[in-house]
Amino acid sequence: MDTPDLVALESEAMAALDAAQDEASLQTWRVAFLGRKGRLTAVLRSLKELSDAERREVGAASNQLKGRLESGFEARLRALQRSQAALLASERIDVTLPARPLPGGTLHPITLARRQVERVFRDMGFDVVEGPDVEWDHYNFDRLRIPADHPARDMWDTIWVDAVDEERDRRALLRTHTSPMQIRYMDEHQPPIRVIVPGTCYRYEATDATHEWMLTQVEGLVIDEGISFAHLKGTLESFVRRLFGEELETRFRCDYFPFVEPGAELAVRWHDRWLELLGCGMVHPEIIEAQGWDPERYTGFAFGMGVERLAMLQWGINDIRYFYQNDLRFLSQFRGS
Ligand code: YSA
Repeated sequence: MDTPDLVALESEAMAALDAAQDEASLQTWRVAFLGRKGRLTAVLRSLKELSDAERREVGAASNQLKGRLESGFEARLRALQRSQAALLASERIDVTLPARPLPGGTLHPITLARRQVERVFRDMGFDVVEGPDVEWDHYNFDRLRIPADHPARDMWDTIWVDAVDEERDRRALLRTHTSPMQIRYMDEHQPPIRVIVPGTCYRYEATDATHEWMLTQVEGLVIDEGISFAHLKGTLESFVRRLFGEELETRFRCDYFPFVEPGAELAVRWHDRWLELLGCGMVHPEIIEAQGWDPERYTGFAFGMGVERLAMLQWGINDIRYFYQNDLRFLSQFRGS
């Protein structure tokens, strides 16, 4: 039998030992070289097949190699354990430390302004409801006395949606104002009615410092016996005073909306000019009659105000476009609930 190549075995074993990166592969190494069926054990077992002289020489060399492999194993094991302990120490977590504060979100200024409006009207006894952003032209226009091809439709630059109800001859659009909810609400309720409807509206409109293509309105509708223009004026003036105090200059002027008679606008003094806050008026008698109610008995008023405009006044913001640019430096300045 050839004498075993202990030099090659040693260099192979030492290379494998260096390559072992954890305790599990170290144990595999130990089994492969020093275990009962390991490579060195096989050499020791084969000694009996050698001549006496060879057995003495190879036996002594094998035992020395066994000693070197065992101490190599111990050294590698200690080194691995040391580096693991160092890793654990470096990753130590002090669970008693206070948590790092997470930056909390804030409500959008228009949400804050809208909630403020809702609180004031709730205090005055109004209900608050919402309606759909995608609306039928039937509610947005026709039932508000604005039939197809009527020039009044040009008052609202409409964003049409690709949906048609052929059977009932209705087209869908992004509502241009919250007024369609007047009709939907009257379809479902009987007088006395006292409700506001906050919501988003959309117009195909060029933007400037006071106009956005997406805006928030709060619609108001009151219907009861004996409601007059004095109620309309009183309600809106006390609303404006609640928000802005006695100092703010206001102006009522005639305006035209097909669904009111008479119609008006309310503007406030802002940066040396008048800023229109809302449109309003007495609900048109034909609209009351179309609900099956006697317009001699029931009268009402309605209004639609721009919430962005209110917020601009309240916080002294001179450009409406800040609200929807999503700049956190602007948005995070507003706090409230
Ligand atoms: C009128 C009479 C009623 O009985 C009821 C409601 C109305 C209001 C009507 N539906 C309407 O939308 N009128 S409006 O076009 O003049 O808009 C009402 C308010 O929304 C404006 O006074 C303004 O404050 C705001 N607004 C309108 N367009 C805007 C806007 N705000 C920002 N950007 C725009 N593009």
